[in-house]
Amino acid sequence: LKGRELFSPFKGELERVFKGQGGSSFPELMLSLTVSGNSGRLLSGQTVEAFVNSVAFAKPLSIGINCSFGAAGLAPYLRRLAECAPCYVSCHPNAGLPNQFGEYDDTPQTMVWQVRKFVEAGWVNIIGGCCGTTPAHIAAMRETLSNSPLKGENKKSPFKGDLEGPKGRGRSSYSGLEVLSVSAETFINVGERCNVAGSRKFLRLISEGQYEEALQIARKQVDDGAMVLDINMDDGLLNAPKEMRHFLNLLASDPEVARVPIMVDSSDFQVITEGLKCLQGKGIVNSLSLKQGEEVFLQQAREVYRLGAAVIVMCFDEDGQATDYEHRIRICQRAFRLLTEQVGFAPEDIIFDPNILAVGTGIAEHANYALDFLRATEWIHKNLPACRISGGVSNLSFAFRGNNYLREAIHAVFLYHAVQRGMNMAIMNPATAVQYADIPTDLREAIEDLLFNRCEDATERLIACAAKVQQSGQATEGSLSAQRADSEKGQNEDSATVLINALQKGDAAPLQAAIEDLLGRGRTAVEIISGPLMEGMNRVGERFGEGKMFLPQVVKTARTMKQAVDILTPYLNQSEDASAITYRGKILLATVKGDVHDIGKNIVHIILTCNGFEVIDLGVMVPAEQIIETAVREQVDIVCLSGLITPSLNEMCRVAEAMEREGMRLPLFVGGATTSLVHTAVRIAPLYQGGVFHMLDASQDPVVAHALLDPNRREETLAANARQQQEVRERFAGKQ
Ligand code: THG
Repeated sequence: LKGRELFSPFKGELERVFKGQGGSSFPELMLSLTVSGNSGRLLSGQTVEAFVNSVAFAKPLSIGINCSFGAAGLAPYLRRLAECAPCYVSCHPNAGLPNQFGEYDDTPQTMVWQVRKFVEAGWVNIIGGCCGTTPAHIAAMRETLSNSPLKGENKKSPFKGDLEGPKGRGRSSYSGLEVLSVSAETFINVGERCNVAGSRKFLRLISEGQYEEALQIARKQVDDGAMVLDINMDDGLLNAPKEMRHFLNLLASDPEVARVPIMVDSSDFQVITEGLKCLQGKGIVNSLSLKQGEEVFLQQAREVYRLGAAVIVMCFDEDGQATDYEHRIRICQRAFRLLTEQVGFAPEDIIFDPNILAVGTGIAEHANYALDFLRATEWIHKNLPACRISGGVSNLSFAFRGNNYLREAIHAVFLYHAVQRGMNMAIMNPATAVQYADIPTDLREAIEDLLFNRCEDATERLIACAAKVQQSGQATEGSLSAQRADSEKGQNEDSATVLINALQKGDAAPLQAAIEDLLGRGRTAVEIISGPLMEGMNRVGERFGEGKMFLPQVVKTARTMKQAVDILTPYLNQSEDASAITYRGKILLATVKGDVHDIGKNIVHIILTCNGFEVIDLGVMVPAEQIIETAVREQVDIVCLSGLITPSLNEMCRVAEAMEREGMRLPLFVGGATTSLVHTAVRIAPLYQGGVFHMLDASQDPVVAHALLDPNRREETLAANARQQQEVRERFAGKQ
């Protein structure tokens, strides 16, 4: 291992791996992930498969699972990992989840019994322990497993050099929160509408900073079936790197959208790298080209490879844009060699775009554009078979702007022929409704005459034909509005239910109408917030706890909550009981002394802020004195403690004691991985008379905080919590 000593019984084996691997541009990596709660995903929402897909380019030595919830629960995830990982698989479970008092229950014997099954199943090559395991646990594993197949006969082989595993050549995979893995025969449609250069509406929304509506455009494309989303911020008046970063980060927090892989579209390489750095999954660069020569091309390609993305190569070179067949294939061949031989790209990660250019422009030189694209497609398909072939389909019909039906018909006919020749990806409008088979024969033939340059007057004949379909195009409009009326039937649904559902889905669209409806029926703003909106937040909390929602979805619902409250704010100020709710309070957040974990705390921060609370976040490792001093000075309404590791439970007790000594009466929230209802009731609550609340997850905080800061509900909320804790204590004493 390059001179480093390796203390392992598998020393010889690992050295063989490294020798075999050779030539990697990355340092040796062992990667490990943690499965979060019941969702079966990483905390960020990514699936195990998507994680593997997005890191495989770095050719890690191993990918594994650590910590999580004890060895017993890991079996299904390890099996999935073993199936898709192109390298060794490791496993370092914790000794079970901490019990109510922060102690770990799994003994060395139970753990050996559990991990042994993983080894016997052939899923893992590397075994160890995480939180709660001790030298005794590791010794027991070593002793029992030293005669097991782990020693080298395991089925799982070291890195195979084939990023796609056994699935074979021609299969491409990309990822967002989930994997998109498709064979060469599967066509991928890439949504084109989030493009400031290709959509006036999107440009206006981004320019005006209306990101929520811009996000709706992304969401609609995914609803319409887009498998990948193209994002383009290239506009002279926009700060493109900044907009790209901002929008991609927004997309990442919308799980319905973040599910799909992203294509970062820019002609400015800096925008592309900015974009790639925001992607959790394996994205696609759109695009590189040889227009600035080989040196720049190689340099950029290496950077793209380092950032783990697939790449589109446009057919440009030092001589400009390739418009004829020979020029197109010359560029593809050259780029293919450079990317595979000098940079290390897998052919499956290369996408060629042989330039879809406008036809029917009336300019004679353009007559063969479509035909030559089709011929180049055929050539790439035959000669560079594992690469994909893509293009921006809407470019083709620029000459027919204003007649959407005709444009879509041209696209459908073009795709029909291109797919037969091997095109298997297209940047297009996913909502297109026109199908090849439904196009009237005379129109279809006129389009084919144009695409294949079969007769001189193809354009004139198509225009004549188009004049006829202009009318039927309007008929299509009619049926569209009929559809719209259909979807508005939901209006009859009770508006409170609409709000609850909107919050659960994190969908802001129906908020305005539903809120206006409820106000119109005499409900006050306060009633709407403490009624349906809180009900929605509560259901989100429940579903998160059950693993039916994962984190980004919860954050998204919090954003929707904020929008609902924003709509209601003007009404709050007028209503009589406004004081109960307009002041949504100041909350102090801190990870307690001795603990540096703050992912959970930061989520609480976001969710509280989105719900209109002012948050003072003291960060991590915060001593009790600082918490109390700040709480008094800033006159906060609630103190909220966070901690992940076991010693934090004792530290929370110390904070509670200190608050009692100071005679404080602010409610105290505690939350974090090792905290529990029982520990809170039995150990913390008796130390402090101001009310101690255990928060099961972040979605609970605004609900309880709200109830406590409403003078009409405060006493009842405190009493109910005290009653519940008394019951827990009695049950606990009985068990003891
Ligand atoms: N290859 C690659 N990337 C690309 C293209 C390509 N990215 C951009 C573009 N071409 C593909 N995207 C679009 C998006 C929209 C349109 C065309 C191509 C389009 N827009 C309507 C128009 O201009 O008439 C806009 C209508 C509106 O404002 O809503 O046609 O070829 N690799």
